[in-house]
Amino acid sequence: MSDDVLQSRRRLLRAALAAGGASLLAGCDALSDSERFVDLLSLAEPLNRGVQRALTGARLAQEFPASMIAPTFRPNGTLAPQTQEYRALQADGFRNYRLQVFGMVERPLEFSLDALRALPNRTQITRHDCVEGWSVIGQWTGVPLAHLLDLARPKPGARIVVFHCFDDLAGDGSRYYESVDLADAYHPQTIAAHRLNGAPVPIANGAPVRMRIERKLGYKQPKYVRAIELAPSYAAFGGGRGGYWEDRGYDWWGGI
Ligand SMILES: Nc1nc2c(c(=O)[nH]1)N[C@H]1C(S)=C(S)[C@@H](COP(=O)(O)O)O[C@H]1N2
Ligand SMILES: [Mo]
Repeated sequence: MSDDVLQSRRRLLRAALAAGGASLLAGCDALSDSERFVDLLSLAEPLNRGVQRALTGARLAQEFPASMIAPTFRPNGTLAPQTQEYRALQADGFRNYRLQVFGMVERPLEFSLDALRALPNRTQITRHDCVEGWSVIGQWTGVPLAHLLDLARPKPGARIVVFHCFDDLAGDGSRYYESVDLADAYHPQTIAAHRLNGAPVPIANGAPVRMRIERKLGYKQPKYVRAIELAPSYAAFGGGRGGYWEDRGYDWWGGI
């Protein structure tokens, strides 16, 4: 069974378990490795899919009043990318920055910051949760990824959206990357954010554009986004597990 299928089953299972209580969650990964259990899941899949959609399909992450915005949005991971391509863009005030949308799309596109500002934008005050055990509330403004995808028109067979970043967190010449499925890509709170707390996104928080994918943990909020690629799976990227931290053992789903 492919990783993708396994991942989507795990996800369905988590949603179903969320309905019945979270106490079984810890055993989830071990359970899904059992073939008998997988068979059982296949039988229940149409039902689980319905349960999952009902529970999480339209669920919005909580949004907060302006009074709860933290004075500074604590940064983490890369704080100032040192790659040549980023430094060149930064030196120019990101005037030459273009956000690319490519891969399995009918119409590959690129957007300058002005072009992004001119598109429909969404502003949301949300809480960022890092697995290190801290949270911070901030106000983000950006273009819904759904809108960018509608313009680019994903081809049939595209199932994963990969975010390519400018920074080399590992220090080995690779680049930070992340990926989500189409349901999270089209979620109304998933935005390509270019403003934080009423100002352009600071360098430390991912300038000029970082994703906000509000039902996900911190490591699934890629900063310094260079390009958005539609693909059939995440297997061909990085270490093949769907993201920088996933390649180092973190869960691909990373939901909150
Ligand atoms: N490109 C890139 N994106 C990244 C990271 C990173 O190092 N590089 N760190 C991740 C982690 S672990 C967290 S908690 C958040 C931190 O976002 P912040 O710096 O705006 O707080 O970014 C995530 N996205
Ligand atoms: Mo994090």
